[in-house]
Amino acid sequence: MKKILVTGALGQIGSELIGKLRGIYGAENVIATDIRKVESDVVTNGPFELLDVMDDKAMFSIAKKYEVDTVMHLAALLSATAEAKPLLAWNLNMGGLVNALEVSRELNCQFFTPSSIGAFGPATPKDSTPQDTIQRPTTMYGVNKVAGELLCDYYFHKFGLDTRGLRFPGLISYVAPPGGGTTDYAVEIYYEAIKEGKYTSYIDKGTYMDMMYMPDALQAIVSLMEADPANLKHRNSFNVTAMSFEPEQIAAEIRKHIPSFEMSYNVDPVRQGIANSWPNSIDATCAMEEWGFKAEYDLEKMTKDMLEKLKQKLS
Ligand code: VAH
Repeated sequence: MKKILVTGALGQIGSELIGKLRGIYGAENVIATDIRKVESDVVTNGPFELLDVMDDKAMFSIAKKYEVDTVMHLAALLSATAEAKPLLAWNLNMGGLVNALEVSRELNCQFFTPSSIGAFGPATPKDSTPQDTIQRPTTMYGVNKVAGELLCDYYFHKFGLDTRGLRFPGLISYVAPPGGGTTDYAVEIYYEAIKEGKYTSYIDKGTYMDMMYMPDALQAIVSLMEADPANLKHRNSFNVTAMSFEPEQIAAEIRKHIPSFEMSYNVDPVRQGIANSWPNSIDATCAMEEWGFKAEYDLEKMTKDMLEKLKQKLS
């Protein structure tokens, strides 16, 4: 039976991944950790421990206490925050990752951590970006993600650690909003559409980015971690995506439900600069071929579900 330690469990991915994992593997077998403790199902529906991922001894102690065999390391600063605080981002994103890899190596745990389309840069082919291609990101977040991918591959080749990862696109969810990301506009727009009937986007019209609804992201993590390792030609990290759109397209989809919805623009040069350095669309063929990746939600299906769920949440 899997026994899973998750870091950053109260973040955008963790807030929903914990519930999914507890539903599959049993609540007592999924140990949620985060640097803070808030009133949440993550904290009340199974084991929860306060953990600063920069404290390697504390991480080892928790992993040993629960005798985990799997580590899912989610704790990290996202792209916009990392660009504002680059040295903090380097220390936390890389220091936390090394600690999680070392704990996994010492206890021989299977290991997962997310990468991102942020691992690509301006020199990368922008359309249908291949799995294997040039990666020269121009953001600290991208530097962290490329270094993280290489480090996870190193732990696989050097120590035989079963490391696996996914290059996530922008993730859209209604449970826990993202914090400090470049793609956050695609989450905020749904909240504002319901609350105000309008949204001012900090990302300019015509800016295409890959996106994915959270249920598809969570299933991709579980499918990858359950995949037969004999079929994996890649490990860190697989391109995965569900859709690519620009702000006018998500606005048009929202108008199918809220006809009066108004979209305006006040472009943030920093986050626009980050978005401009990322691909327009990535190719997920390797994930499909090596472990059966398949996204269920497109923009139409996601928008319908997001608006329904947020109307309940905000009412
Ligand atoms: C960010 N949501 O915007 C994250 C993600 C591809 C984007 O890595 O930083």
